[in-house]
Amino acid sequence: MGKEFWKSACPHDCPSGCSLEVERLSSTRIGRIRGAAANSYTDGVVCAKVARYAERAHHPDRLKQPLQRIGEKGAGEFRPISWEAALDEVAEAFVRATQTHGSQSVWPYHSGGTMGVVQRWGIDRLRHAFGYSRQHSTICMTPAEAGWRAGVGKLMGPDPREMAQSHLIIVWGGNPVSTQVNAMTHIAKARKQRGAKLVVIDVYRTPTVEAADIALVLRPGSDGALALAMMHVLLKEGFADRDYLARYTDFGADVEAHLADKTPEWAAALTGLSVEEIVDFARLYGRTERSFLRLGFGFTRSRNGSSAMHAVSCLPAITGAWKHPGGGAFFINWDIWNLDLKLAWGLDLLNPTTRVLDQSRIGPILCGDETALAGGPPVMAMLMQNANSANVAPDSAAVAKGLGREDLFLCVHEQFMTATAKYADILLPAAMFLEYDDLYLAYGQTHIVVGPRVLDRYEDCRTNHELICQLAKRLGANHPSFEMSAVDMLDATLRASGRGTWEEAKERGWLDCAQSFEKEHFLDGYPSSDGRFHFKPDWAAVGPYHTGMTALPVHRENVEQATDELPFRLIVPPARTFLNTTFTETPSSVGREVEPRAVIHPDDAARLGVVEGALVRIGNERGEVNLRARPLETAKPGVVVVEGNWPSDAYPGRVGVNVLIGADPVPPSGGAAFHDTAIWLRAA
Ligand SMILES: Nc1nc2c(c(=O)[nH]1)N[C@H]1C(S)=C(S)[C@@H](COP(=O)(O)OP(=O)(O)OC[C@H]3O[C@@H](n4cnc5c(=O)[nH]c(N)nc54)[C@H](O)[C@@H]3O)O[C@H]1N2
Ligand SMILES: Nc1nc2c(c(=O)[nH]1)N[C@H]1C(S)=C(S)[C@@H](COP(=O)(O)OP(=O)(O)OC[C@H]3O[C@@H](n4cnc5c(=O)[nH]c(N)nc54)[C@H](O)[C@@H]3O)O[C@H]1N2
Ligand SMILES: [Mo]
Repeated sequence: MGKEFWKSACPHDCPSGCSLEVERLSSTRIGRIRGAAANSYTDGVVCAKVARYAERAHHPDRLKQPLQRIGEKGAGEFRPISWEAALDEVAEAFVRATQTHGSQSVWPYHSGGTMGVVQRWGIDRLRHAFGYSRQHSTICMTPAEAGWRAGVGKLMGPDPREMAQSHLIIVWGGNPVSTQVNAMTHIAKARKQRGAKLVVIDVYRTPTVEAADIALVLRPGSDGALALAMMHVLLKEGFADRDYLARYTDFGADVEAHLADKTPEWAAALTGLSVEEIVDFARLYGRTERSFLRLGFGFTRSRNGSSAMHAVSCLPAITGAWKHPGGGAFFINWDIWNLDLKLAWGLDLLNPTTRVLDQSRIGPILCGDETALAGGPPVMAMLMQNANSANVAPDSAAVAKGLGREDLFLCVHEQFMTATAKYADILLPAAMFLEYDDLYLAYGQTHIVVGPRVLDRYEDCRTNHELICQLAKRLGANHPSFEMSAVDMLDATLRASGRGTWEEAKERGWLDCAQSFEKEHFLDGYPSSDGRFHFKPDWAAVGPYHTGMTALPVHRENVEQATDELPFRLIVPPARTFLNTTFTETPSSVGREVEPRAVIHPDDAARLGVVEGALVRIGNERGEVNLRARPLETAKPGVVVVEGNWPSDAYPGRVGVNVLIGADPVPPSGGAAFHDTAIWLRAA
């Protein structure tokens, strides 16, 4: 058969949201995957791990059939069971939990394994139909989102393709070379065509830092201080656009007075940068009209992360950079899609009084923490789709203890035998994106990307949508959505949203939801309560944990400070060839990442007598992890970097790094402070 490329879309939780072309070798096999050249954001580029998806789709370890646990929870011993019998088990467990502890003791749980509109969030229809506990989906963007909403109002902003028109691009607390390579395509255009400068702000020398013209490597959790000192310089040296501030923002003498003592000297002491670095960068920013801040998630994964995001988002409001093409700031788009999701997400079935449980606090929740349970019943039964919580959630000792509870019924729907799957009572084989139809919201850009089915279903796998419908029917639901195919649902969703039909969307491959220049640049006002950018946010309106937050741009010190006992700060950023825990099973990704490593500065290593490859222990009051050390200049003194969401089994002590991370909610709206951990490090 000749080379035949089929249109598809990357389903993974990544801002790039690529439009794909998949080489289809037969109805059950793919070859290479490439990025769609005709999609103006994807621009023919796709990351290496997705290009090699055949490795994952045709992996010999894919789950093939439903399984029932026979060994201890977590041991991973199962026997085959039929789909019918498995569905009966799950339905019975949900009914039992409902009878003994009430419907809110059932907690359907999802994360971002697939980001399909139907295949990820369809589980909410089941939840709402039966009054099961709801989920506050905080594990990824909540700290950043809260900080952005506080100032701007909505998750939207200038079209990231406009970076090609910028003169100065600042990648702040993100590592796109590793985590969204497509952003680099558009940055490269500006550098090539306009000689644009790239500034990268991070806490270690990432590949993106290495690609920068100017690198600012600061102390973890100190970004708010840098932003405040920049505002101080901009105001003092005449770079502020006073007309813009008066017309578009709530800026006032009180804000200016507050910034008066946030000097570069003050920020230098907090960030570890030099006064000169701070002043030079502020001046470069101040004199460049077309300055584009591309904000990552990384600098917000701290207890002060929402405050930091807010402080950074104030910068283009001071200079008025938002007005210019290629100017302003962009975090993500989440409020531009205008999709009517009532049917697909069962919003007509939602009871707003049903309790909401925080996804990031799954450990405390399953261990019976009363605050985490929001005063309601214990969780007695769960269905998990698209989630590998045993590896990815904070406080993983609590997660393991909770998932291991003998009185908890757990159904996991998975593609592989993950750490989480091993705890399942019933483990069901899940289809992969190539085997189902869906739409994906490419939140790091402006497209809704269409992903039609390319392959037949593998073995006895079922899609998330099919499982939800079959389970709902067994439980007695009669909502029309449970009778619909995924395509029917997608077609109905597009029609209800005034966006044509599924067939039309499939033909085109994507829907561009970019708005007008005026709207994206807030020229007609900000999408906030009063149409202005808020230097003085109403934090109480953003989230419940707002105590101690001030209605000003601030740098907060509420992070885990290094101490004599815990002298290092730990950072746990993504690995380039994994996507969270996805791809930790593919040989080429594991071959490249090799094993979990603690990257430390050579001076720290020398002081502790640690050499390359030596086994070390890192720990704090939450636990202890064994891994090999890697002394490298890329780390800052006092900072330990562990890249990648490795399965716990990949660590010599079989305990993964998330055991060290706290599950306390990030103010004001929750989420996990993955990069905000104080630890000790010792030679093993
Ligand atoms: N140490 C550390 N921890 C982190 C982070 C970090 O940077 N460092 N990052 C955090 C962030 S930002 C996030 S978003 C979370 C991500 O955490 P998760 O959302 O759990 O991410 P994944 O591990 O990629 O995906 C979960 C599982 O979904 C499965 N899956 C994929 N497609 C489907 C499907 O169609 N159906 C079903 N049923 N299953 C499917 C995959 O096989 C995978 O095992 O991790 C967080 N945890
Ligand atoms: N290859 C790959 N791509 C991915 C993922 C993956 O696991 N692997 N995960 C996907 C997901 S779910 C997400 S949410 C995105 C995340 O993508 P990013 O926006 O890149 O966010 P993070 O990975 O959290 O962190 C990025 C950078 O922030 C830095 N950082 C940590 N703390 C601080 C700080 O206090 N200040 C500053 N300035 N920088 C800090 C880290 O060192 C890291 O280099 O990537 C997605 N893409
Ligand atoms: Mo994420």
